[in-house]
Amino acid sequence: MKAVRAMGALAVFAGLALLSALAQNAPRSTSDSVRGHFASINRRVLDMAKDFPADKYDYSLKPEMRSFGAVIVHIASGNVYAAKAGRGENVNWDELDPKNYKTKEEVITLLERSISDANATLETLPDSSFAKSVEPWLSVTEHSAEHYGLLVAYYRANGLVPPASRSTKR
Ligand code: NI
Repeated sequence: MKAVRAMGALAVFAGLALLSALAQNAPRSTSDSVRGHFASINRRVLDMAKDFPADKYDYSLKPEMRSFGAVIVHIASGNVYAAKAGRGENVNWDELDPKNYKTKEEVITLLERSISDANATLETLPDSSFAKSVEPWLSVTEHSAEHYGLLVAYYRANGLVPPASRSTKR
């Protein structure tokens, strides 16, 4: 009887171990992926916006390219679009004019506001809505990530290490 009970306990234990292994291998839900990647790219861009030297906000790799500050404003334009389009509004992408955000502080304030507005919209959406559509979140995340890569080059061109690459160097 004791042996049977022990085997029963073992079977339960093995079952739990299997369940936890399955849970680890289970793909993230669509909702978790969309929310997670959107939050992650905005966090990394905001880290850069706060970290990049104010006197280099006008820097660009080539004269015809956007300055560092203008790239951040461009990314913020995407969040503004997402905040509206995510509510189901039929909106166009309204590009914010970087001339209206002259200082590092103004650019950071704009980016923070755009992120919180987009997050406020995202929070109103039930997880099930992402089974119907991952837009505008996927497009805006992809767009921000594309420009994030450019900002990495702006860092390196200035002899600076991007924030996301620092922790591995300790
Ligand atoms: Ni763009």
